[in-house]
Amino acid sequence: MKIGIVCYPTFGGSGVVATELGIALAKEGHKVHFISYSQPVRLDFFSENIFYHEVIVSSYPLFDYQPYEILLASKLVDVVKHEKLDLLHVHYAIPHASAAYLAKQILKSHGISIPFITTLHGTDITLVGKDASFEPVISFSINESDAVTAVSQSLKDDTYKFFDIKKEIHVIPNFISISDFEQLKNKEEYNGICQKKMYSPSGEKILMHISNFRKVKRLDDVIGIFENVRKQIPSKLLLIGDGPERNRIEQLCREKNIYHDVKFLGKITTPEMLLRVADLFLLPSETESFGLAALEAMAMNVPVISTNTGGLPEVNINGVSGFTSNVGDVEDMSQNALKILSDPLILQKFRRQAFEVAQQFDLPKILPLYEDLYKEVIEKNKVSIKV
Ligand code: GMT
Repeated sequence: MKIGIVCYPTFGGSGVVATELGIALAKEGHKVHFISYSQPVRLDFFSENIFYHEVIVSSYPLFDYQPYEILLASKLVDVVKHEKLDLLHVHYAIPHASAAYLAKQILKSHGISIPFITTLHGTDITLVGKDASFEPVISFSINESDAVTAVSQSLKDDTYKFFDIKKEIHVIPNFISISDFEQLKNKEEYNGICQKKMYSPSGEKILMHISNFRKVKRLDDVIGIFENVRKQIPSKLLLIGDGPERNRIEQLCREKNIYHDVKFLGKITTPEMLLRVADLFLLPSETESFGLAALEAMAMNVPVISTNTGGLPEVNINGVSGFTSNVGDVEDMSQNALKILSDPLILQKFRRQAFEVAQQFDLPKILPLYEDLYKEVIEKNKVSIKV
């Protein structure tokens, strides 16, 4: 199949999932065309089946805001037409689904029929989408999609709750490649640059958090849990990522006089590499449609302490791969962290169980769900052309 994938090229979960999906499809022999305003961060290699088309956003004095959606729609028209794509798969409802709809209508006027699938990732529905000013466009473009997927049952339920959706939503969860993670665990070249003793010279336990440091990630709770744990068990906290909360949280750590035990490592393209040294992963988010970072931790045998919000309980199974608590219940999350960390045998058990749960999200199990949906949508499109 010839597939066009539209995504945000950034470190965010939706961009990572879209890129990894495209790479996996290319390995299966499909021709994959990425369309975005900058090269997706994980697309830093060459493959004969992968193509990248950049949407050039030039500044023009007339516009205070550049019309990205229109530039994207025009690029989609061009790529579909000249690369003879069978399907567009857009990740994130706004503005990708509405741009795909516009491109579809334009192509129709050129006698070309192209179906598009929209995958909802969460923030497009639970945060941005809740802003009433987006509602008409989001509802419309979801309803006009040829198929819609959501990354968790919880996100599917939320989408029906917040929007007037007539379309069936298929749940296709996010995935990781267990075989890639297994390789990472033993990768020789990382042994020099990423060793446990670099971060815990006296064998302290390592707690880790990876995110885009937005309010929704509740970094204060990460610090709260860490403070409680380190009172009982010598430990260090590694914070990976960057975003609006970083300065405030750095300041907080200085005020609490724990800065020497907390390391801010910034944005890292392959954070999985660092998960090798972690004993526990913290994700106390306000909302999370899935929690890809938690799944990546689990695939590296790292148990997870998280909230029970959104799609998190579908990924982090309470009492198995880690524990889940109510949003803001720092006390409970701290107790759960201590339960896992205070006994080496219990930690070992949770490490094994976290990996077992992660295996349910292995790429070979999830990829066919997308491929089957693609085939179904392309087939329906062919039938509708004949009619
Ligand atoms: O907030 C983030 O982590 C980034 C955000 C995004 O829009 O890329 O992630 C969302 O999509 C990820 C991939 O499907 C999910 O794993 C995250 O749970 C989801 N974030 C939220 O729902 C807050």
